[in-house]
Amino acid sequence: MHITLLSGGMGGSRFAQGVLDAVTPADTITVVANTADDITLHGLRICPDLDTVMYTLSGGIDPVRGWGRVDETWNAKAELEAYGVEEAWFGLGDRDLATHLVRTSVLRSGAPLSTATARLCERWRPGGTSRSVQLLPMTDDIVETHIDTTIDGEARRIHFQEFWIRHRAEVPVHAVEVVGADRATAAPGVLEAIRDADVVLIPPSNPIVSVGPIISIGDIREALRSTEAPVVGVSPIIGGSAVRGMANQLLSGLGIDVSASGVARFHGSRTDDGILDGWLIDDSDAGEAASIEQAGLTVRVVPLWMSDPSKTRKLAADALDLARELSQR
Ligand code: FO1
Repeated sequence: MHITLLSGGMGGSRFAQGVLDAVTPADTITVVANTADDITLHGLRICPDLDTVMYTLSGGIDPVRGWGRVDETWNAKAELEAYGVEEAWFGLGDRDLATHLVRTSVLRSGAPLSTATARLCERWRPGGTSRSVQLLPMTDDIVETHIDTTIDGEARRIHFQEFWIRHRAEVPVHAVEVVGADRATAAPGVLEAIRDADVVLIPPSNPIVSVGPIISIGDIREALRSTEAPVVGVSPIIGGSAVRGMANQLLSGLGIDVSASGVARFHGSRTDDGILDGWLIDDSDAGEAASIEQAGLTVRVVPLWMSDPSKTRKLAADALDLARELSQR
């Protein structure tokens, strides 16, 4: 079976690990990662979601933070602060820094982000040596999520990372724009991974800043709407609230209902002009199942908390079961 996941950072990576644990070595997995979180700082191109997937699927991730490297040190960051460098708000770990240096040197040589990503994966081998996971950026074009907000009474447009890290998502969200998405095209291998998949999975990633940018790229959205594979998503909202991160602020800022059904409608059914066939919701949101079914989606009510690897593997298996059922219809 070939499984393709469209993933953001932490939630998507953890879910992808669950899929890896739930399938056989004969199955192949492609993770298409969001690159709209990417940012250029200190002259380096930094790709948080690509790196979080890569580190998570290869044991390099810091399991507590959910991003960056395990056994990390922060000497470079402290030195930047000592120099009064403004961008020191962005946490650059010493080990993580090497990833951005290698990626940036590949990009500076004129090669695209997909080549730089392959170069980094030669070392990390996400999925391990037995089960190769193909990690692809959603696009090789520059796409960035910017947030319209108000800071100290002044209207501002800031990068998503500044919104999330420097302002801890505590400033208002007036609008979110994925700059460049209208001109961007899928990176090599992405459309094939969606068209030729047996299953396409949308992990419990942030619908606005993680999944949203991926499906805002025209040819990717088209491939999702036309693939023979069932498209099954997992609600990132449990019990009416996001599990972690800033989905609550972003969804409510955009007037989208912070609920399993609100996100299901945001993505939409493929019987309409959306991208989903199936949607997994948590037991605590079971009351919303009927209304989500009315929106044209097949719903499964299962435990969504990925509180340990065995629960995550079970969730992945539940998603694959629904996909299998849908493909037999
Ligand atoms: N998140 C934080 O909350 N604070 C940071 O300083 C920070 C630095 C950072 C560096 C590299 C990286 O790959 C991720 C980093 N993140 C940090 C997480 C990042 O903001 C999020 O993983 C995504 O952008 C949202 O999914």
